[in-house]
This record gives sequence, structure tokens and C-alpha cells, in this order.
Amino acid sequence: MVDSFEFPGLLQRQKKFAMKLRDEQRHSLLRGKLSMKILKLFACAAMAAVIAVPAFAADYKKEYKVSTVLPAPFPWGIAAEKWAELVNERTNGRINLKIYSGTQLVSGDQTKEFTALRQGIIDMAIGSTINWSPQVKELNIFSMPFLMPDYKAVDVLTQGPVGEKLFKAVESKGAIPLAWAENGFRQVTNSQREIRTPADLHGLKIRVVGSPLYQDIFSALGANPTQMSWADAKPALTTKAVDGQENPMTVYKIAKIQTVNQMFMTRWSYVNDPLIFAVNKRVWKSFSPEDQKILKQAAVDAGQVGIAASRNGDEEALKEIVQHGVKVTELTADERQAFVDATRDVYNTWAKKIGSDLVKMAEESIEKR
Ligand code: X2X
Repeated sequence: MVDSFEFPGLLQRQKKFAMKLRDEQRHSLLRGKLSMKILKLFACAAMAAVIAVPAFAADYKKEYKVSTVLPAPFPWGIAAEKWAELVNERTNGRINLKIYSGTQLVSGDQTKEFTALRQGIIDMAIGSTINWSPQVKELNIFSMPFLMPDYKAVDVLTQGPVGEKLFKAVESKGAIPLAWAENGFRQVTNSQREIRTPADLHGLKIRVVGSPLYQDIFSALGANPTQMSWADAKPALTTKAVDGQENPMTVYKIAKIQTVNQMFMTRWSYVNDPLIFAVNKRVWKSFSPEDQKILKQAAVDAGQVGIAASRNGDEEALKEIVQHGVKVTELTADERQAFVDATRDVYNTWAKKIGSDLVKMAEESIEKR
């Protein structure tokens, strides 16, 4: 104010300036109000769109392809069907999983399943650690001969720090792992003779699948291993192109293994192959966080159902196998130890390939179980 007295005319200019400022403020306020209005309109339109079309549905596929090897009533297929059922139920039919068994999406070549999943040829899969181990070498850990003495040992691996590391390894290779299920402890069968000692395996042609670890195990035991997909195994056993193979007992029961000359079985439970529910990375990212949660929880729940089917089914399967006249051999502790000793070098060689730290962690987890 003092200034205005000292400089005549200044007050007038100040007044003018103040009026101009007010005008501009009024205009910009009006502009602001207008743009708020426009924004609100847009928001309303967007909300209307959201209400009209279920969230994210526009990005979703009508159907997601889920790959497995074994269909229901194998425990593997039971887990897969349960997953599809729960996801459908919990998303009110917004997400549909369709199961393709026999790894038909990769022409039956089960060791290519993970690659196809990573590439998006397959949207989702419930895969055996055996079949994915050629691409994710850490998964060979479950194929380390005689590492896991019982189910509790399997559980401390899948549910503990080893499982976490394995899931990280799967993710680093391009698929999102969600949960575990189980194929089961694997027993060896053949058409020729009872197997009680490593020497009994000498010269037997045994069908195996997965990574070269299996070639190494059976070679160390003096057998003649041959790598073959499941689709080719049954015909090869029928024609006696191969003498034997190894799989869980639920598989024998359902696949009627006695009809393909497998009249000798040794219960050595040398490995167990858990199954992993996993989703292609791009497909996973297309789901809303809520739907990701539903997919994961449904996989965990379906995994439990699958594991129960495998573990409960094993004893039942044994009874049926015996009824079919298959000679079932139980090993004494010493007899089993002879197989452990004969495969120890293979174990040590593969511990380095898989990662000595991871194998050590697994051994410690099992020790503490
Ligand atoms: O092929 C097999 O032996 C099977 C069905 O057990 C697997 O996919 C690993």
C-alpha cells in the first residue's frame, strides 16, 4: 500500500492486474471443472463397460489347453480333472481348462512337454519331474537313486526350501509353477525273472524315460536301458522288444501291466516322481490377480486330491497285482543296500550336475524330517 502512495498510477495497474488474474483463475477453474466433468464421464463409461462385461474376460481364451501324460483314473488324471473342475466352479465358468492326456499336444513326446509349455503351444500342464528334467536339470533331484526313503521325505522336499528352489528353477525356465501332485514311488517290473540283486538285472532290456540319469542308473546295474515315451512302451513290452520297465503300482494296475508280460515286480521304491502344476508365463500374466489366486489355490487343492489318490491307490494296486499272479519281491534292508551301493557313483556324479548345494539341502531336509 505504501508503494501506491509513493508511485501514483501504480494502484490502478495493480487493480487491473488483479482483475486479470481473477478472470484467468475463473477460466482455468472453469476449464478444470470441465475436465473433471469429462473425466467423470469417462470413468462412468468405463464402469459401465466393466459391469456389462466381466472383468478381464476380453483377454481370456475360451479354453485353456492342459497337458498331462496319464488320464483319469490314473491319479495324475484325477488331479488334472479336479483342477479343471475347481477352476470352473470358482470362476463361475469364466476359466475353462481342457485336459489333453497322452501328451498328445507334443505327439506323445513327453520330454518335449516343458518346452511346449514354455513356448505357449501348451497353456498349462501337470507334468512329471522326470519328463521336465531334460529342460530343468534341478528336477532330476527326485530321480536320485534311493534319496527318498518314504512319503515324508518326498513331502519335506516339495514343501520345504528344496521345493522353493525347484519352483524358482522352473520359473527361470519360463513357466509359472503353482502346486505339487504325485505320480508315485516307482517299482521295476520285467518278463524274465525275479530281481533280488543287481546281478539279476544284468542284460535285461529296460524301458526308461527322461534324462540320461536313468540310462546311467540302469547301466550301472548292468541292465540295457532304452529311452522310450510312454506311448511306445506298452507296444514294446507286448512284443517283448523290451523286457521290463519301471513305474508306480497305480500305473500297473490301471494299465494292466500283467497283460504285457510283466510278471515280476520288485518293490525297491528307488525314486518317486512328483508332478508340478504350471502355467505358461504369458498366459499367467493375462489373468487378473484374483483369478491367479483362484488358479493357484485350485491347483493346491487338486494336488492334495491327486496325492491321496496316488498314495492310497498304491496298496490297493498291490493287492490287485498279486491277484493277477505277478510275483512281487520285497527286499530286505541288506538286499536294498546292494542296489544303493551299486548306484552310488551315479548318485555322486549327478549330485554335481544337479547342484551339490541343492542335493545337500535335500539330504539335510530328509535327515531332519
Ligand atoms: O512314462 C512314464 O513312465 C510315466 C507315465 O510314468 C511318466 O510320464 C514319467
